[in-house]
Parts: sequence; structure tokens; C-alpha cells
Amino acid sequence: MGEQTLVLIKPDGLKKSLTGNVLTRLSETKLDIIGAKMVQVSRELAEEHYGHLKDKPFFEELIKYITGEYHKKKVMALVYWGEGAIKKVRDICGSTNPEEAEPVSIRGAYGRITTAGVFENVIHASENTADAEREIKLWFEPDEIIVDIYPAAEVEETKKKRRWA
Ligand code: DAT
Ligand code: MG
Repeated sequence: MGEQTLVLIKPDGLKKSLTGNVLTRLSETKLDIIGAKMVQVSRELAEEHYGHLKDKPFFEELIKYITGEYHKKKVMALVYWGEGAIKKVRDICGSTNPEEAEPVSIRGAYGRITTAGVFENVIHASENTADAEREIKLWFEPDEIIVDIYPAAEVEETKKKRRWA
């Protein structure tokens, strides 16, 4: 059965021009990309994404890292879809700690630990189906994904939005 997973190329990956390399590595999975966009991560989005780590001593540094304080203020967000997507992507990413990650994994090859102790590990990938659902719904609107992966409802929006002038 197909499943979906959220991937983020983090600000260090973008700053180091690793986007192409990371996408090429992920293409080994033969999964489908069903959503992709650039995001300037707000503090609010960052805190929600990493909410489960709020009590960790490295939380503040982690928020600064993902919002781009140390690199570029942007992240590339993608949804990968297909058989065993979560595990396939996590396997190519490697361990959370880039120094413990397999050298051939994305984090092993491109990640580092800063002197301040931040794991700059280039990529985020959902850990399980519950996290994937929570994270994809946090980062993407239904219409930004080309497959109907979760139920969505039509709502009347009165919110102002920009159009091309
Ligand atoms: P993962 O990103 O592998 O799912 P996680 O969800 O436990 O790992 O943590 C999220 C991010 O927080 C991780 O990518 C890097 C940072 N992090 C985790 N543990 C850390 C630690 N002990 N020291 C510094 N940063 C850490
Ligand atoms: Mg995680």
C-alpha cells in the first residue's frame, strides 16, 4: 500500500547548494514527489513542527536553525509517496546525529555538528505514519498536493489573497 512522508531540505542544505544532490539520492527510492515548494519558516511553524522537542536543551537552537538564522531563511518542503515511503526515505537520510550516520547516507555525507552542539543534518523526514500525517497537514494545503492522500473538505474562504497584478 502506498504511504506518504514529509521531507524538508533544511536551510544548511540550501545554503550549501545540496538540493540537487539530496533529490538525486532520494530518487533512488523510485517514490513519487506529489508536492514541493519553498517555505520561509516562521517561528510559529518551527515550534509546531518540533513541538515534541520543546523540553530539550537544544530546542531554541533547533528553532533558530530551521527558521534559517544560521544559513538562509528558506526550506524546501516535499511530499514523497509510494510503497514504504517512510522507511525508504529515512534509510537514505541516515541517523539523526550526522556523526553517527552512515557515511553514504545524506546526513552522514553532508551533515555536521556545530560547536554550539546543533545537529545540522540537512534533511528532515517523517518517522511514522502519524507524524507524516501531522507534518504534511502542517506544511501543505490539500490543493498543493496532487494526490488526495487525506480527506479534505471544501470551505468558503473570505481571506484576502494576492493575485498576479
Ligand atoms: P529526526 O530528525 O532524525 O527525526 P528528532 O525528531 O529526534 O530526529 O529530532 C529533530 C531534530 O532535532 C534533529 O533532526 C536534529 C535535532 N536534534 C535531535 N536530537 C538532538 C541532540 N541530541 N542534539 C542536538 N540536536 C538534536
Ligand atoms: Mg523526528
